[in-house]
Amino acid sequence: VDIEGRVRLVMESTLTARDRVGVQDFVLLENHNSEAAFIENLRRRFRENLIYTYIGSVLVSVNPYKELEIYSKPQMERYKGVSFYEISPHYAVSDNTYRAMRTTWKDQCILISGESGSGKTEASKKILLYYAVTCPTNHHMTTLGDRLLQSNPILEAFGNAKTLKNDNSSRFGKYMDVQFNFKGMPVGGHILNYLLEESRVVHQNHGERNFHIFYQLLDGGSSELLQMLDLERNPQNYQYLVKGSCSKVSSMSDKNNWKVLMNALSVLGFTEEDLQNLLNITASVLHLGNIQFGEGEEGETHITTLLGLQASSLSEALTHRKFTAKGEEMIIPINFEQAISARDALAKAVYGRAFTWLVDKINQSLALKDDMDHSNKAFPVIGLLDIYGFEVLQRNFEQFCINYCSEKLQQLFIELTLGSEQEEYTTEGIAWEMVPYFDNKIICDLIEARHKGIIAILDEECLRPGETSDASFLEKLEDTLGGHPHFVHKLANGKTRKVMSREEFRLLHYAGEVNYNVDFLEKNNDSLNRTLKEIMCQSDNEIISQCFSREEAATHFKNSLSRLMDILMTKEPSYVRCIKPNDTKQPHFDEVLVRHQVRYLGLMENLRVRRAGFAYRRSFEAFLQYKPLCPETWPNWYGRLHDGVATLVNHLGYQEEEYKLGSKIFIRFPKTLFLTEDALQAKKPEILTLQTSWRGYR
Ligand code: AD9
Ligand code: MG
Repeated sequence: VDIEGRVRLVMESTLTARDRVGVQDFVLLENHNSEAAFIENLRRRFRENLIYTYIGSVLVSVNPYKELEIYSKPQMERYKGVSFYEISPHYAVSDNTYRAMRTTWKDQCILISGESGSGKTEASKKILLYYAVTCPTNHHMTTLGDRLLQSNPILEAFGNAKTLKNDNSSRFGKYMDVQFNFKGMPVGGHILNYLLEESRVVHQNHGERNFHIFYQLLDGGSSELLQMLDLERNPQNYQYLVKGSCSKVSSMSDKNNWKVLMNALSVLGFTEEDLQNLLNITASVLHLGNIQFGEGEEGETHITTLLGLQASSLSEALTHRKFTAKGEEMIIPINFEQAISARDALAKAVYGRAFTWLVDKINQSLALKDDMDHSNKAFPVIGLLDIYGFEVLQRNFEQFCINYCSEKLQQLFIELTLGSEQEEYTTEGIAWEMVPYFDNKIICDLIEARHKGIIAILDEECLRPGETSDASFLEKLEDTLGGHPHFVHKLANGKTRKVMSREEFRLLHYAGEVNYNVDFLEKNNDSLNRTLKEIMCQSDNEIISQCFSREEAATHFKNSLSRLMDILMTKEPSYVRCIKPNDTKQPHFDEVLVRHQVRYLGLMENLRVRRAGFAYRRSFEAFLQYKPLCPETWPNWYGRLHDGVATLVNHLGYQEEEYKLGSKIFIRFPKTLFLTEDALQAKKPEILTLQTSWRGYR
């Protein structure tokens, strides 16, 4: 194998096309320090429908806002086992991760990030599709790929909604593990879900919708079904669907998506009873929204039936509050506003509970079947993270959680690609000039620090009996965080007073400024009253009879995010950084918007480190798997590992600038490693013969 020759060929073919289509790896950009050249390269490629570009092994993706012809099966087949620098990047990350999993047997993860509408969910679906289509299967497992894919329409129906930023915006975070057996077949899957935006169930901003499922059911459900659920077809009849004055999305067909959903539920093995329980809940939420307090109670009868409750218990629970005073249980009536908020809390809790149940159910269907293989514990996984993107649309508690999550993910990216990567050069004694970058850890700390972070302060306020209020929460924030460079409040200086109301504080996030309303207290507290909880626990509907208890929302979210970061840290990460090209959902490149994202995503810094750095590392042991390529190291190397690797790379003809030896081998260009890998693959038959004859001889 003439490695040098092949590298030259690849480089040259890239060069000739450069003027028209730009370079497919920013590392090859001539003027690599120039942000203008970076953006020009993105623009050229976008114009040519080449929406993917590498920064070394990080993939940058720009949402094309139109259907591209690049996702067909034959296209996918082209990627199988091909080194990723040889072919345009769109499936390369999927294939590369898969290959790394199969050669190292280590868990991998693909972290997809970017703001709302930048194409994260689409990217994650393309990756999953790639595995479902190209990985080997046997007849037991053919359906697993299908089930993995079909989990998406289900979760999207119940967890996605139209927002101003995105017609199909994910309103929950999703981390999915795909498990592979030693033949490289996908054999199991597991989903972790994060904070569903429950407030959307009862309220939508202007121009936004509730979760897709409601419209799909009303538009696509048969007349018999709607009759059974006591629903009318027109969404305008439901209070929970009219808040955003928007019931249709031009880019999607609710009717078709209903069919897709029904099919998906059957592929995943949902029973008739499951389906009925689920739809009963969906319908009951709509009915709950229409309850008129104080005007007779006939509206509640069908809710009671749909939720499988005892007659009359619900209406009493919605209009009274039970509490214990001096050891005695008392029941007092509540006022109109309190009743409305009890009703909304119930609708959110019921829907949120149904969503969690849905995820559990999907997980049961994707779970590795023990009877197929007993050694499943050691199976490696590829994890896919697709979480809600940074947003500035709302000011509420959930937006705060979404942006906190986005902040954490950026922190992980920064830490791994810019922080520890650079530190490692220094500790390994590799000459290195530090590339400066903005570290958003300061913002993460502002939110999550023990005792002094926003979440800690929030919890403390929630625990204080009696006199807590939104105002006292804000005061406490101001007292504790007043001087923080990323926290702005109305008293900070004259300028900010104008644009912020008295009930707000502002955070300067890595991706932009957001004002938050301080009415976090109620959201953070479990606002569902005790009586309602007790009633729900007695429901005949299996989905809701399971207990409703929950801990404080913010701490719960912080803990689950922290567990997620731990999961990700144990895996080899790859990154897809998604960019949204404009705010109008059109196939159009808005330079100002793109530049803003390139900046806050830290892409230029990423490129600087990549150009100067050694993106690929292998332990000496791992690298010595290439020993068949060198007569002095094959079949066995008996000296020091370091010397074996040195002999090997010498024989392979690695140039001095291509690699460094520290406590492991550092390799600058991915192609160096991949060509070596190819050479080993080409030699495989020969090695096998050699091995057999050698064993025979012994
Ligand atoms: V959010 O944070 O969930 O609000 P995402 O997930 O980043 O957001 P999404 O993947 O949903 O964005 O993409 C938004 C829309 O852009 C999609 O509904 C498609 O209409 C469009 N899109 C995104 N990626 C592609 C693509 N590769 N090809 C075609 C795309 N259209
Ligand atoms: Mg999404």
